[in-house]
Amino acid sequence: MTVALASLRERNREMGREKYIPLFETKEARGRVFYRLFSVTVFLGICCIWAYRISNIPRKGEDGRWVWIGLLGAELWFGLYWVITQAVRWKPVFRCTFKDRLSQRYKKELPEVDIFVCTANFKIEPPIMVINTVLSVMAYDYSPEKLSVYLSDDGGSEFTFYALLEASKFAKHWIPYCKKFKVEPRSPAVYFASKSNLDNSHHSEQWVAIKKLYEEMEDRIETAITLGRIPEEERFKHKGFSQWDSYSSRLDHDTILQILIDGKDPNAKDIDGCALPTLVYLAREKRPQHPHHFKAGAMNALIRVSSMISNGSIILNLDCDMYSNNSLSIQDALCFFMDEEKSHDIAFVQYPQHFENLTKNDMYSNSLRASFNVEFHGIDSFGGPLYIGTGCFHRRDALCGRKFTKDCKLEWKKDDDHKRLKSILELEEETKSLASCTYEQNTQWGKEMGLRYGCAVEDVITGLSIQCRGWKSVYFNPERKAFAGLAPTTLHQTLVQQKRWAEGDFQILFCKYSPLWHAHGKISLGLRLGYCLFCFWAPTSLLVLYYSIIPSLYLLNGISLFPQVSSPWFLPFAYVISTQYIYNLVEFLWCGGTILGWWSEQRMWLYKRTSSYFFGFVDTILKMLGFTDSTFVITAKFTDEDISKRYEKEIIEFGDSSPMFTILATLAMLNLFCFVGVVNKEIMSGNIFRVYRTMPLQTLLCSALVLINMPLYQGLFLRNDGGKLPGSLAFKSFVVALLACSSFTLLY
Ligand SMILES: *[C@@H]1O[C@H](CO)[C@@H](O)[C@H](O)[C@H]1NC(C)=O
Ligand SMILES: CC(=O)N[C@H]1CO[C@H](CO)[C@@H](O)[C@@H]1O
Repeated sequence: MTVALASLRERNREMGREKYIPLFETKEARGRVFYRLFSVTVFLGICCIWAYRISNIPRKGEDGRWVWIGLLGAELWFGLYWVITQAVRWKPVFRCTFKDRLSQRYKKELPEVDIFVCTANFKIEPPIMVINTVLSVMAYDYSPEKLSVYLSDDGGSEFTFYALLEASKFAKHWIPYCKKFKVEPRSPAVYFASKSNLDNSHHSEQWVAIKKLYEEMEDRIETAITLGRIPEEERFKHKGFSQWDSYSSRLDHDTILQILIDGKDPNAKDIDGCALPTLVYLAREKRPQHPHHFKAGAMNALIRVSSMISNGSIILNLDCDMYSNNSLSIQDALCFFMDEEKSHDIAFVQYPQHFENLTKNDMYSNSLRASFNVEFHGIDSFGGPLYIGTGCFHRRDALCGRKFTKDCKLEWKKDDDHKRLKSILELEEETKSLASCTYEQNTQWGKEMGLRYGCAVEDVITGLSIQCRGWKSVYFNPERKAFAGLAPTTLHQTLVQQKRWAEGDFQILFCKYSPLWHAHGKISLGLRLGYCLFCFWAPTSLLVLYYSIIPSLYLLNGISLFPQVSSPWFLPFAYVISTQYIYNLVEFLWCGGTILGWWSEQRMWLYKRTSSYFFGFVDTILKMLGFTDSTFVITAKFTDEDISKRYEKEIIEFGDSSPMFTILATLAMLNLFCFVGVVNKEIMSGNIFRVYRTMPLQTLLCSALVLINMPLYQGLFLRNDGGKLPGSLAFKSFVVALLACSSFTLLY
């Protein structure tokens, strides 16, 4: 027996070379049956609510018929939207990779990887932050010969170029240092900021030396920016600066292209004599008369330019504020692209966005916990997550428009004797034309090739179009975060960013790949619902607005729109509302949130829907009717000291006088008036608790709205710092809300 077993094992080992061993694994979440049962009971509750609304519609001519129908519409929509949220929770999957198998199997024969970093404005995105991102990816634990880093600077700024030039010199010290001491993370700023690194004193000398180098570089860059000019000797030494001679403005200049480090050049070595990754600066041509298509245009120029220089078969796309926090992420991603049996249809690997400067309770709810820790895992099981524009590895051919067919194996081996015949200068000159304004005329770029144009979320629509061509994607959310970025630090920034997302996702509903109509038969039903989760943000705003105004006004006038406590219809409402909030809280805590954080999330849920999504909705409609043009607002990540202090203390930053705040303040005031009015009436009648029995849900809703708006009332009336709401806005919202309440009362 044992002999037989041993020989069997022996045989297996011999065959081992041919035997298939996976490079990644996909596991389904546990406890699904339990969750599904729970979900079904909630659905029954929702059906009861619908039944209540339908069976109790006031007859024609009776008071409140239209209001009732409006509530029915809102509840139908919320119910159906809830079904979508269940679809993405139905079958979450989790991925894990086997990097050691990858390196065993492929040794050094791994594909070339091109990394694209995009920046757009050196005032909003400081060059020092940009080069920290660049340095963190240049220092990946990956053969430098196979790594190329491209910076696209849509600001066309000399200062960004200068910073990158400095970074290319610093890299010669930084990369060997990282590799020698296994530094993590490899963004120098973050590394030096975490003091604990000094403790392991065995290399404290080198630590001090490299820190000094970094600080000197930082100093030179900041001085140049403060003075508003590049040091003369640098300008003289490096021919790259001459490309700014014909530069007239950010939106009007020639292509500026500079290969700062040529990885193929045998002289490009770090201080230890090892090869360096290629480093390229690109500012594509801009002319006022040619649309530049924002980030999508920049990415497409990078795709073409890189195809001439390195042509890596894998592309990593990063925002300039997102450094690499794990030097082995490329290997993780390659496990998904290079598995012999399961990889052929995988077009991109999306990592979650993770933010390093969140406060403990994340008061603007920027971490998007539920999306990244639950919903994306669910969407992954239906064919893959959305492409969210950063932290994403792509197959170059899929990104360039290739349709999926059975023989789409990743081709990456190139002829070794493919030597570059041209000189670097010739190569630069030849490549420049690929980044010109006119290159894309009469081509498929922006339509079938590269990133799509004309949508506020170019990334999501591009991902969808790739999936519609038969490809799948993978969501990889490792324990140790692969990338870390910066989240907005004021309420206004968050709302503006959310508006762009809501608007773009809503546009997708009407495009050629609409998940509602056109994607039918191309991607699975589950994935279509997954997209709808985001595409429906904007229209949902109308119903949330309705729900946060009408019931309160009716409460003020003593008209009941929901069942009383004594009615059996009260039960389904109570069940659905309580279980949903409890479940939501549990999920939030499970994703690592705090209770206060959850409360903030409820507030942001309301604020996003009543301002960002509403404006996104209105703007999309206006655009479809041809009234406005699209604009792309970059959200600033750097703010002044006062604001940072308040951010750290978790005091909500209003400050601006934005139309979004006007809506929020008016809604808050309106609910406050209704609440005060009702309490007042009940006190006069001598029975405060009556209203809780006759109109429990309306009272609950109105008081919840008042409670959640507490910080806003403070911002309106009690605060004195720079982050309060302006007095004029307080006045305006006060008057509008008062008018609304009193005219409504008069009507009845
Ligand atoms: C970066 O990775 C380290 C582990 O090396 C982890 O402790 C840290 O929290 C990560 N940073 C962020 C911002 O996620
Ligand atoms: C760039 C930036 O705004 N960084 C801030 C992130 O948040 C922390 C506080 O949590 C600040 O100290 C950083 O300055």
